[in-house]
Amino acid sequence: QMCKGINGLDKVVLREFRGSSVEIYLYGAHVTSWKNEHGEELLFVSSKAIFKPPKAIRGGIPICFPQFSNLGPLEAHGFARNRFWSIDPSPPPFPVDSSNKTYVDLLLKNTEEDMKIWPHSFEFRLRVTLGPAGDLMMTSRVRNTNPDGKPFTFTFAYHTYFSVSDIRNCLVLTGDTCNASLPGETQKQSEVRVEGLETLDYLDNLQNRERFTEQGDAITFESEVDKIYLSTPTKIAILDHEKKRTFVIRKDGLSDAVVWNPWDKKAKSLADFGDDEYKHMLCIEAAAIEKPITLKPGEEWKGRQELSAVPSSYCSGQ
Ligand code: TA6
Repeated sequence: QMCKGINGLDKVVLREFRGSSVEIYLYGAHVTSWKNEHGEELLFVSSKAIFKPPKAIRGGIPICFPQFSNLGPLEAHGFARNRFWSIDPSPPPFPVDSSNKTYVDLLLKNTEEDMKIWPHSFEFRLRVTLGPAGDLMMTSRVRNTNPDGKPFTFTFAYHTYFSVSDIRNCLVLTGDTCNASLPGETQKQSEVRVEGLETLDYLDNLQNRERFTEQGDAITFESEVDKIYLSTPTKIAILDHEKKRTFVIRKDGLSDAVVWNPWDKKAKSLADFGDDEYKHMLCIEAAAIEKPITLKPGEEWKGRQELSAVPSSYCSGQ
């Protein structure tokens, strides 16, 4: 239901019968909370986050559109996260069955102001869904509504900040060294099998666009990381050793994944980021960056991510 959040900003709260919940601010269509059935917060939001437009909220799941980072003339990560979205009054029929789930449909359209910086008409519909197992699904649908026949091109990311107990005790993999069961599902049906990490190409930050290949079977963290993994497998897992918890990100329509932790120096340089908070967060961002998306008028793009947090007994032995 709709209520007032920090600084009186409107937010929507989704609840699921077992007790899990999601909160989304209309400002930026910004998910700022995702709790499991035990009321544990699974996303990171900085204690110094400024819930005051036009600053983007530090943490949760910022929507980066129509431009990822500084890959173009717009402000970093585009303007969708700095706009007030509305509840979509008439969502078009949704291809995915959402019958036993709670969800909200949000809508952003270009304003005259936006046309000055990004001269295109669009409709961006976001459906945020809380599933029966407490899984969080986000589906973005962007449609080109240019009346003049002009196509447009954009890059996109769900800039998800996961809450972790200690970044130095985390692994990221797409390898099959981890299987974990979704709560309440039989082991077989719910096994989270992910593929090997081998030969994952990445760009080490955007400036030099130099390509590297990640070796080894997992990504670990000892210093600042800001990498764009290109054309990754659809499933990525974050293993939180201390919490014996695995986050699983499943993505569709989003070929790349950004991995970011600012570490100490960069964290200190961010006014809305606590000095030591880098230890308790990790961004894994389902994204479309290397191959920007081009839509002709009338065409629609869909980008989905599905997040689940499962106990990882086996993985804790890592
Ligand atoms: O997550 C990748 C990244 O582009 C980093 O380079 C860092 O800038 C981060 O996004 C945060 O960006 P923001 O504009 O939210 O401070």
